[in-house]
Amino acid sequence: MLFKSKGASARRILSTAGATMVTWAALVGAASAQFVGAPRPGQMGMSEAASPIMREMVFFHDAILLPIITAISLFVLALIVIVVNKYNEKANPTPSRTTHHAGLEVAWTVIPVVILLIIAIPSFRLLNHQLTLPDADVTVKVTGNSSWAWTWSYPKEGGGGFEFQSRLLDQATLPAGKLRLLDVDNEAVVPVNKNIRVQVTADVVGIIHAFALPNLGVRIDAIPGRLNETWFRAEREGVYYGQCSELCGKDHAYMPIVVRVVSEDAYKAWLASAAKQFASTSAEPLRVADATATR
Ligand SMILES: [Cu+2]
Repeated sequence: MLFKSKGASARRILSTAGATMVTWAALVGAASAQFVGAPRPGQMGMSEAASPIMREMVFFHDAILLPIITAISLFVLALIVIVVNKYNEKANPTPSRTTHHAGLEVAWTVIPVVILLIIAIPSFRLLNHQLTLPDADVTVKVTGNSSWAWTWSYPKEGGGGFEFQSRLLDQATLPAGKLRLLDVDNEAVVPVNKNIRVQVTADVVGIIHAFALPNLGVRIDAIPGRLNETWFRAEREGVYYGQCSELCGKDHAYMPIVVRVVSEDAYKAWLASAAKQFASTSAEPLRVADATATR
């Protein structure tokens, strides 16, 4: 069609194509300028790591678990193929009557133990890093609401003293450039390369949510009456998306989590403007010892 058209229509098509390419280049340029921690269409594998913990998780998954799983699967497949071919009724009409083989029994006990040890050591090391909170530069409290939203509280002692709700944008009037089912009205903001302590809970007895940010290696349950703590250190400025990760009710799929990671100066500026915009709160950072702490 393109090659058959002449004159004005061909020029129109070419200029449309040119404009499309310019728009595309602008979009790619804008996207590469800032890290976007969201799933991509057709994505395979783990989310791109943007924190030390997530880097460890990706290494553990890609360099330790995947090779072991692949090797075991191929080994079992090879055994099945050998047995099917070599020991079927036609190829092997008089089956062996062997019932015992001490060497084999020792091997299939010891080898799995060794494999589990190889997995357990880095696994426990990673768990320890994840659950050992470093000194926090910024503390925020996140509450999973029964109305399927998240409430972010920035305590006074960190320069905050306000709280706000973060809700999914209306999908019918989603502005261009906003991500479907992910972008929210009020994003949380934290500084880059700082230890962020996140205290997580939920507001109504009986509804458990879970706070998760895959690129930062964060996932922790939000349980009413309990205060959970986790942390992350975002190494790149950008927007990080997560979703409630514990089936909590009818709008479970519509309570995304958005954290914008900015420079220290931009964070200070945001704190000042957010303090004016949002309702003040007397919430102080809760001490884990005050509540029934769970990890
Ligand atoms: Cu939920």
